[in-house]
Amino acid sequence: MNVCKRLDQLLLQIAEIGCDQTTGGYNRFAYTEADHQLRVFFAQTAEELGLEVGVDAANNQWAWWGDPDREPEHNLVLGSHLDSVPSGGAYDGPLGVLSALSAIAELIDDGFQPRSAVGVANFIDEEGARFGVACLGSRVLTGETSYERLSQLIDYDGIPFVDVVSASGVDPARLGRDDRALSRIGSFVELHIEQGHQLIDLHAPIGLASFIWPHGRWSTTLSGTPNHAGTTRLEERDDPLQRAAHFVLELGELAIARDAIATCGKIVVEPNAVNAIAAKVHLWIDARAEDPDRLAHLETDIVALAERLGGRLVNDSLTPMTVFSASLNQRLGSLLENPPVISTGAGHDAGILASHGIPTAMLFVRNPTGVSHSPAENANREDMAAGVDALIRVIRGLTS
Ligand code: HGY
Ligand code: MN
Ligand code: MN
Repeated sequence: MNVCKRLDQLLLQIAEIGCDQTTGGYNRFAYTEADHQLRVFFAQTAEELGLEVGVDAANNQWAWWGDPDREPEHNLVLGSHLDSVPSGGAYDGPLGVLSALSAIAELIDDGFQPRSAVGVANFIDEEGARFGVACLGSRVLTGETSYERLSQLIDYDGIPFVDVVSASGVDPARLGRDDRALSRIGSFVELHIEQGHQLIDLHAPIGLASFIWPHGRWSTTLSGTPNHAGTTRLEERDDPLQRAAHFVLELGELAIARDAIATCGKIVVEPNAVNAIAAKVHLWIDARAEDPDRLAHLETDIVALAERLGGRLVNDSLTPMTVFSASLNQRLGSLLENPPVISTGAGHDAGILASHGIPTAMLFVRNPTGVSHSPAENANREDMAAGVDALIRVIRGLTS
């Protein structure tokens, strides 16, 4: 079957899962009904191809073509994630998983037999939209996030992570580093929609990743004095939402001054009433920079800003700068006729695996809007076909 037709069909099969029909955005958060449906879809699709499906001790899903324990150091793993940010696009995550399944299906049809096993991973909770920690599946798999930390996490409704996991039928106490699953990843290649303009500017359908910018997430709470909106004089108010407004504006200025990026994309106001001065404002901050020093300086600036406005900055997660495998990139470069190599400010499970010593690379597919984490994220059919074709060449090149 034509590679793009197969990928189109798979994208169509999940098109309605977690889709908000009004905005066209996706809400696919870990351990929700949408996530469950996507996991069932992943397992069924892989089983129909004859792959062996399982889960690791972090609750990531795996599908294997061939025996992963025969020569594990030579195994090639592809894949990405199926969850989304709130009102996310259709491609961030799913494109990597579905392109991998499409490439394998095509090779099976061609009668290709890999000499080493090929795996497809569906990492759980890459976006961290529910519990606030990005790449939670790969962080638990590698032991970077401990059970102790997991047991402190709460979701957007205040429900503890461990209760959410138990309700899904999984014993949270069994979650943790999985050495066997890790030992099966000889090398990992994650295909992903590009989340920017670089490939548009370079007129290239696909690219390879050089490194991921260091980045992190922080939060702070500003408290004030709740009171009546009609009877409290403006000069007598202690309004934390006014301070939050200063925080958001000054955050941007601090980031510009450090030649970095910072975003306050999530605010929760209590009690959130139109005619009451707020009691508390919770703010979440995402900051990134091209090098660790710049990010460290920016963090110091944000700590001081939060303190000046009456808050205390708490770090929720930190991801160091991740450089992808030079030797794997060299092999991929020659297999794929040297596509451009670009850096990225976005985080990925590939980055977590790379920082734990696994030879890892990433392939980006051009995004004609350059927009991501939004329903406007896009990919055209020719570029998606180029992505699947690249994975086919990578599987052939690395497993025969
Ligand atoms: O937020 C990120 O960088 C990624 O897209 N998970
Ligand atoms: Mn994302
Ligand atoms: Mn992603």
